[in-house]
Amino acid sequence: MSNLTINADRLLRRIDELGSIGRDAQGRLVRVAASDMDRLGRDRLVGWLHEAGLEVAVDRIGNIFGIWQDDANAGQLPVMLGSHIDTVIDAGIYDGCYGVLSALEAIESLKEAGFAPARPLAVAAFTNEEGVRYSPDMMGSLVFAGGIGVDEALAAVGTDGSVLGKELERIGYAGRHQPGFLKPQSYVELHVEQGPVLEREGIAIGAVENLQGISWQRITIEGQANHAGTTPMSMRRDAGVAAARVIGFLADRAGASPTPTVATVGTIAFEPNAINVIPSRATFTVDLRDPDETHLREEEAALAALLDDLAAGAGVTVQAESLARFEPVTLDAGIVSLIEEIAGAAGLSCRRITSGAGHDAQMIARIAPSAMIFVPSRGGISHNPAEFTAAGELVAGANILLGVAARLAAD
Ligand code: HGY
Ligand code: MN
Ligand code: MN
Ligand code: MN
Repeated sequence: MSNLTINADRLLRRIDELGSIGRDAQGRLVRVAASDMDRLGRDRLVGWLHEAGLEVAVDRIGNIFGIWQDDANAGQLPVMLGSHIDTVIDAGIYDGCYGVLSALEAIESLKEAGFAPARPLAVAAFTNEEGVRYSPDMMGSLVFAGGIGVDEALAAVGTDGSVLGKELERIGYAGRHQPGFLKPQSYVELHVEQGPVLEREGIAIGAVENLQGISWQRITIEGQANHAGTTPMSMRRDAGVAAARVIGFLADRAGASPTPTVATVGTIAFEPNAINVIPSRATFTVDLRDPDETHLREEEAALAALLDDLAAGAGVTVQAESLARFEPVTLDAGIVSLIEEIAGAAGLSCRRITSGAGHDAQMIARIAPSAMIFVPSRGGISHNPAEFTAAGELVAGANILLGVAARLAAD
């Protein structure tokens, strides 16, 4: 099987086609979890799974699986290859989708080549990996791994006030299988790096060793609306200024940190949101990450202390709500070494790497040996329509996924 390769044209064609599905009036890719746009992408993927002759299953949180098993290996734990096809707002076409379509391509090519795996192979597309509409992110894989109950997840209320379970029913993806119905023997996820390391070093393949911890919070600061012209600065209880102090604090602290801590305020809303009214309320989200749990806790504690000071000194009240909290995860050393071996045998440069982004592998690692393969991102750009990876790099990564899957499924 070592000389087996994927059907590059079919993979590249599908990446482009899926990338064209779920665009809004401005042409932005917006296949946000459980939306009508997400349904369009899901329907196209399910069509491809059927065309490949896979058994299609959907679980209660809407995770989609394509399973290749035969009488000889049915009942064995499957090798699972997966990622996600939901996107952020105004996304690129590779984040998640590349991994799911490469997983399908690897299985389809093995099937067409007459490979006889000792165990089933399954492709997984996990629900709501991005967490843009419903928190936490990596939700489908977290439920699948038993990290939160499926009913708790289905009750999640979105940023638009919708309820996830109702939305999954509405788009036809409230499946019947219980999460975890398909326990994997191992899990491998192929993904674009979404960062600058591989490109900067001219490395073709990243063997991901670990993923950093993630802390998501929603902060609500309440002050007092007042007249922008008549209210002396000394009498203001300005929620907007308090929010600005938090944003500046986080950027300065992470920027000066000796650890690779990163801090992001990606959403913010003022009320009543009028040019001549001092904001009475500021609501914003904080995304803190660090590969080291102790450091991540230190960042969270520093933010909490600042919020306490603000509440004491700026005449505002502050509320912080946790939206997601994942500790750093170390991936399976054996599969990481296998990725390096397969890449080396293919003559591809390979280095071990930490993932800055969260991924479904971070959740599945709770229930099965898991690993990830990265390919370079041009300019390190992602969560942006400029996200790009060259065709040769995409095909190389998918061939490594195929090689790793064939090895894992051989016994
Ligand atoms: O936020 C993340 O890292 C992932 O894209 N959900
Ligand atoms: Mn992703
Ligand atoms: Mn993403
Ligand atoms: Mn991710």
